[in-house]
Amino acid sequence: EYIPETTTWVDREVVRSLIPSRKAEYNKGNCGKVAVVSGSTGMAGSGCLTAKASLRTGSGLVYMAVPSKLINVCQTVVPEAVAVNLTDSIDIISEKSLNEITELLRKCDVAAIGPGLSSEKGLYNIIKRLAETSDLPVVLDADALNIIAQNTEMFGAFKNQVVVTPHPGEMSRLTGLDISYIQDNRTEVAKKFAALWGVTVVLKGARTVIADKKGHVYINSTGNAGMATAGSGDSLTGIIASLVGQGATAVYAAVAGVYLHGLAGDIAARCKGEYGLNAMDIVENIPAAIIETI
Ligand code: NPW
Ligand code: AMP
Ligand code: MG
Repeated sequence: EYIPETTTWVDREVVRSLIPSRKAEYNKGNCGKVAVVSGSTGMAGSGCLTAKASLRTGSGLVYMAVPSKLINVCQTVVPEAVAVNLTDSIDIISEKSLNEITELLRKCDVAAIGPGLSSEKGLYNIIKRLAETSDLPVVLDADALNIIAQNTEMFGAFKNQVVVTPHPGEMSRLTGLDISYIQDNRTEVAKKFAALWGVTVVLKGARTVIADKKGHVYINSTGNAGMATAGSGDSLTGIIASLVGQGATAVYAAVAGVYLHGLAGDIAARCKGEYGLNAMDIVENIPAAIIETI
């Protein structure tokens, strides 16, 4: 089938039809189970933002696979999420930890991997195992991308749809291109990467570009400079994963997720302004963004 290349401006009309419906008889088991694989010492917050964003987007169950030392803080910050031991030590990933992760993924509909994970060597094994043993769709962000940047063939190991959410710095690590070149050629860079690895690309920044592997490109209309703040991208990862878990395709979840994330930031800026806007303000305004969109 020949599908012509197109560019779509992502506005409310486009997005409202992409948000998965929520049927009256649903229970938490069929609203999407998300596994968030995240966190390392000093960066527990990123996984909390991702998990909370998934919950605010409508996921029925969210599991946080985090290093054992971080379980308590995650349970405190996100009491709705179920925490699972990812590893006792990132230097040695035991067979027991790998098996626990494999078991967890068997229960889930989607995995969000990477926020605050750090790029320690042992984590390579976790991502490799996830790719090889699971057939879940995945959203890969932050350190998952930094780890895969050292071995991009690993994209080929994933058995289901893959969404990658690099900011220009991460895209530079993935491609070897300069950040300035990426910024001057955002659409082309996203489109080529999507076609090369067969993934959905979300190239973040003002006017986020989404590219699918067939050559379609989407440009987002929402968002503001207040979103240039720590943890902002971690929340986007949770939104996209949640939509995939609720049944959206990778591309539509990316398009709708980026739009809702930007709109949540715009709503947050109405009272916090662009200067005072923090990442958790984006998360707390996802519900308002969904209400304004559907
Ligand atoms: P420059 O030079 O600053 O302009 P890194 P990170 C560039 C976790 N976090 N346009 C930037 O450029 C994350 O999840 C944890 C242009 C620089 O070169 C990760 O795991 C938090 N350039 C980890 O920290 C809160 C852009 O990229 C490089 C750009 C590291 O992630 C914070 C910086 O990127 C954080 O989310 C843009 N729009 N955006 C927590 N509370 O736990 C970025 N660059 O080195 O990948 O660092 O993004 O902070
Ligand atoms: P990260 O760098 O991973 O935390 O991701 C930053 C998030 O904030 C991405 O979703 C970006 O698209 C968004 N963002 C950053 N700067 C801006 C900006 N100037 N205008 C709109 N969105 C932005
Ligand atoms: Mg990030």
